[in-house]
Amino acid sequence: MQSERTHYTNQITPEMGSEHVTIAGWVHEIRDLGGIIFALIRDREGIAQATLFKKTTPAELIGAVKSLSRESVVTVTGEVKLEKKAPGGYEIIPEKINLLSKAASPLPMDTTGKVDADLETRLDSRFIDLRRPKVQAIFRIRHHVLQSVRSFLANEGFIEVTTPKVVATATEGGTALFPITYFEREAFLNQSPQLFKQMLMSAGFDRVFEIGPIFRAEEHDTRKHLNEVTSIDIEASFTDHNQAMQILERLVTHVYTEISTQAKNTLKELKTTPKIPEPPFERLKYTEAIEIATTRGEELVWGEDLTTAAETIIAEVINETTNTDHYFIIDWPTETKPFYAMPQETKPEISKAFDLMHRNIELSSGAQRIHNTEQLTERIKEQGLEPEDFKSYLQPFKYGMPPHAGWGLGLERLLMTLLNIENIRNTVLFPRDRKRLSP
Ligand code: AMO
Repeated sequence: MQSERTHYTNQITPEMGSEHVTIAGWVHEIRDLGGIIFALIRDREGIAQATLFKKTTPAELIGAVKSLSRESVVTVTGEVKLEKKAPGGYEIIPEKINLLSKAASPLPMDTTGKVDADLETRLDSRFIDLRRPKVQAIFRIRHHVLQSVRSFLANEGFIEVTTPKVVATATEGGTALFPITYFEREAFLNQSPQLFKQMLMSAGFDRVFEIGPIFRAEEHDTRKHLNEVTSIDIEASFTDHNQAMQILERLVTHVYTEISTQAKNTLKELKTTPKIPEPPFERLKYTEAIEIATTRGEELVWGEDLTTAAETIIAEVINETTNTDHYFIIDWPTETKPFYAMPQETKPEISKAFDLMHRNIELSSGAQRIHNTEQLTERIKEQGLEPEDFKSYLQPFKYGMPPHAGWGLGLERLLMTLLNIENIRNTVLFPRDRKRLSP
């Protein structure tokens, strides 16, 4: 059926005078006050009020409105009238209401925001949870973030690519892989486009980026872990780790600035004001990070990854001393980082790898990469992996591989820290976590 809609609810203005309009949406609420009935109709852009006066509205129309169940889909046609007290400063005096789809009652969940549901209940009925304006606002910002990342990277000369998600080998160490059946063979869901983006450097693409899913079979059940993540990945030739960090801090600042200026109303809806960071971000050495954590009681030794408790202490100290949320941790021990991270020439026990943090949440990690075949093969072996399994990855390194660097940035973590959202699951339409595979 062709929609008769003439306007979204936010396209109607009180100044339009007595124009006839048709809106289309969901019955948000019916308020029957006796002599007058308010039907609140919600579409993607907002809520409009249709007002029916019992004395003047045909009985048939009154009956139709009264029988509407909440969340049914309707079109409402009528005349626009100035009404200061109504949402948007106008009301519609309906002449025709078409019921397009009747919603069953009771609803699995409240959509008006009057009843608070816990996250699990909301995710179980995600289709209806997503109808709530506050929830939709998150996905509007997600859309803006993606747009602004794409335009920033394209402007910086990066080409968008798409690499396979069904793969034969691990990239981030062999433990966190989801095995799948690929005809008569075993395959895996990719943990990262890492190996492909590096191979594209040998192909001469020079600068690439990818925004796509990565899969992590991690058992974590925390506020910051998902098992399917959207990763923003870049790789750049003739570039070192310092230049890669500069691109990253400029990108994050660009996203914060764009969202703050272009999505003001949506941010208002979410009652949050992002704190725009200023490059260059603080660069904290791994040894300094450990020192901070140990002087405050966390037991950590050289060569260990930082615990969440340590990250929390470090974030507090950084925030106290510099008043910033974003900072890099640099100079990681080579043994804590994946095989492809390049060791420093003068101190090979330290790598050219970095993490970007927002307070105690790791947003991104990256590094300059090893581009020498022998050194890379050695590192694969040192990590207990089999060079034979990486044959097709290693080959390009033999035939002309430029020096290169890159990083991976988790979109959901970027979004949760940008919007000050406590649980990462809120930033995904249909999250995949340790327990959830549906919807
Ligand atoms: P790493 O494994 O650190 O690096 O992942 C990069 C970024 O992806 C996000 N991320 C996650 N977000 C939510 N839940 C998870 N389980 C999860 N795992 C990862 C984080 C993290 O910082 N190949 C390297 C990147 C590179 O060197 O280019 C990599 O994948 O925000």
